[in-house]
Amino acid sequence: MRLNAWIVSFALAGLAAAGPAAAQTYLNSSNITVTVGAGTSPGDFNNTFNNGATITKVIDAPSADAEEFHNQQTHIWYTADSLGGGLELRFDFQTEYDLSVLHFWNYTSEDYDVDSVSFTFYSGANVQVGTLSVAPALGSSPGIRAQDITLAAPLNVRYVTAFLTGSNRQVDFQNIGFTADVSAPIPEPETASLMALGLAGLLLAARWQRRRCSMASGS
Ligand SMILES: [Ca+2]
Ligand SMILES: [Ca+2]
Repeated sequence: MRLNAWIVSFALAGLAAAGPAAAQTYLNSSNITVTVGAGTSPGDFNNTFNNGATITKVIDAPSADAEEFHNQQTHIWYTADSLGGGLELRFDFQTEYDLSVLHFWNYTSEDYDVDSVSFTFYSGANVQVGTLSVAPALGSSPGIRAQDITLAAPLNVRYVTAFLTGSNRQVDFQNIGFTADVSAPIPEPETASLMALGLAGLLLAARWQRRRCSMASGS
């Protein structure tokens, strides 16, 4: 019984060791990519976009608590045409993450700020794993800091689509960011076999040690 308990705890420890140590990561231009999605409505980027070359301005905050000032180098301003609609962004996190906080740096006045964002989250296999709609607060002024929105999920997210709209067709903001943990991988078959092999070896060693002790005490 005691040995069984020991085996179980050893196996659990082995499983824990098989995954990487959890460490919170701030996702920005150093570890993820963003592009303008095909779902973007006809509209105008008002000279802040450079034909897409500068879209990384929306993921360039160095940390979740960074402060940005509103100028041509830091923000994106998009105006949907008279039919309405919005701006679609597509994020690729490069690997799967469990999301814990959404950070949004909005513009500072109602005339141009983002009024609604609809997120759709996908796994590494491109399977939808969640949606989220937020009405972000106005940005702080003059230095713009992020509004932090705590998320309990989704988990195992690699791709994200964000559709940003303004009630007056104006979409102006500084950054979108996420705080996340790398998702724990499901152990590969090889890893499981290696763990089983290690466990068998350890049991053999323990048995051999017991035999050696009993032989020593018997002599
Ligand atoms: Ca920015
Ligand atoms: Ca607005």
